Amino acid sequence: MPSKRPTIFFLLFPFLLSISLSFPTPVNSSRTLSLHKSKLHFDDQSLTLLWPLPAQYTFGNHTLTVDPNLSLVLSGNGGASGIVKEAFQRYKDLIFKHSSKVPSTSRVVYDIQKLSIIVQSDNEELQLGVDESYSLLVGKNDEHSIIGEATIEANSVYGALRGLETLSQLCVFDYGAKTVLVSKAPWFIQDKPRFEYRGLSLDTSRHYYPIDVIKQVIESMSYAKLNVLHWHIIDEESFPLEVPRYPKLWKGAYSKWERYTVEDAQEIVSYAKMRGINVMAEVDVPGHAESWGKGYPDLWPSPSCTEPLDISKNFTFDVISGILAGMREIFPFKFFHLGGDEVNTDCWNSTPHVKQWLQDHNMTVKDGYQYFVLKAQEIALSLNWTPVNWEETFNTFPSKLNPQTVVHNWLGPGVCPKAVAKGFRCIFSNQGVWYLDHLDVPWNETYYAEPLEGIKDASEQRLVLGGEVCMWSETADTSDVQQTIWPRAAAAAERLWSDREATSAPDTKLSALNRLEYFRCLLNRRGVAAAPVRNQYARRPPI
Ligand code: CP6
Repeated sequence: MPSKRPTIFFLLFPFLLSISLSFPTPVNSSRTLSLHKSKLHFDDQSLTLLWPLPAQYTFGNHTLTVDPNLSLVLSGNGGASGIVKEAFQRYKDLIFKHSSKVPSTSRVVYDIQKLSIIVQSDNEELQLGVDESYSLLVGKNDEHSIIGEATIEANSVYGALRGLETLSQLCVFDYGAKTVLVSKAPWFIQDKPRFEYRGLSLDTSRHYYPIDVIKQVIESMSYAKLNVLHWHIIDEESFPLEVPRYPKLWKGAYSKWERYTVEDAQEIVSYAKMRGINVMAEVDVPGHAESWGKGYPDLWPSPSCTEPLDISKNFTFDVISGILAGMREIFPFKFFHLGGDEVNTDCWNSTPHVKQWLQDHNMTVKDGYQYFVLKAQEIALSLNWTPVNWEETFNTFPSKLNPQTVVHNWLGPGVCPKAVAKGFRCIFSNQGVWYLDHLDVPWNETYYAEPLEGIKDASEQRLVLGGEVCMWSETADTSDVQQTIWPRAAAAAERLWSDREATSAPDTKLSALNRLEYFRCLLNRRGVAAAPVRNQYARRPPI
């Protein structure tokens, strides 16, 4: 099919131009004046590389221009959505960063002047499993030509957000034409995620991140269609969060300024919601909790045994209840992470009053570990939270965990097949491939990791909610967190969003490597300090 040149009109005569400038006329009506079709030369060979790859897409060979004053026509029951309107404005700013540079001496009729977004539902509640599907149409074949139309249809506002991201990846600023172009139109995309849980965890205990930095991480997550920020707020090194019921807890912060108020945390949650991202908080008990004792030393079994938390005192569980009750008012997400990993109970046995308590209750230290985890689960459940626990809890007492528990894998690849066989839901985070602080893991090992590996039965596969890449912060801080997260978090994001089979076309320009290198450059263009996919001289995607 011969490619039709885009419909761009210029006013040729200066005197007409000055008339049209002094009487601001809608661009369309200036057609009645003397107009010439331009002969702009677009590179029709240009590739359009999407990340993550949509479930289904077709494209053509036309190039369409996009109006920098693109207007939004939002309709459906979700037609009043502030979430969609704000997202449209954000994406407009991203897409048209350079478009003010279109020379004012030209008057242009753009092919795409408005974006129609139709959102079926006005329900803006964000939870796991919310409908993120969308269809996106850019350009429509008419009998003899192509119509410059752009439409996103979605059941929920969150589907519309995903569609806007995809649209923004189709829109490329052409420095020759000084115009935003969509190549390979018409596009017809129908898309939905493979997994409902597509997470990134951020550890703000080993190093503190200012809320603006957390927001930047959230914003960049939305570019890769990730949808859960697992906020590992507190750990042994520091306790940065304000807890109104126990105001001395954040004495465990590194300093007076390396803290999050309740309002800061609420701001993070609402910033994330505007981008379709849930925030799952974690309180990692009974290990990884030493910092709690800075404010309340009674939580330590003894000054020489500062974790796990003192199992023998009611006060310990009162504090956990108080922390969780406070957090319930901040975090509306249905899931809450209770940690439970790396619990070394040796010093319980060497602390006389704890040893005595265990004996009185006829418990070994291992029983004590189970007792503690289950008690924490009860507290979370009573607050209407579904508990998530690191896999050691399942590995140690699989039949005792509440059946609602989501098992969070990290120790190698093996636990999800076992957990789903027992009816538990599971999140995949194999440390060998999805721990981002492991800088030696190459992009392809992250990319080809498969959450459903070793799970054949379809009903068991459905219990794998998805996966999460983990950004532990012992060796990262504000200066390098984004370059440690990206681009490998994006590799995992495509694994979690796109179809299992259709994501790679090796040795072609549409290969995963090429597209990831391109996406990494897109992140850079949007101001995200994503590292090169491969640390070599040629960091450029070969396009
Ligand atoms: N902190 C917490 C950590 C880790 C875990 N939990 C961790 C363990 C081993 C590696 C990386 C991180 N730093 N609370 C394990 C879930 Cl290699």
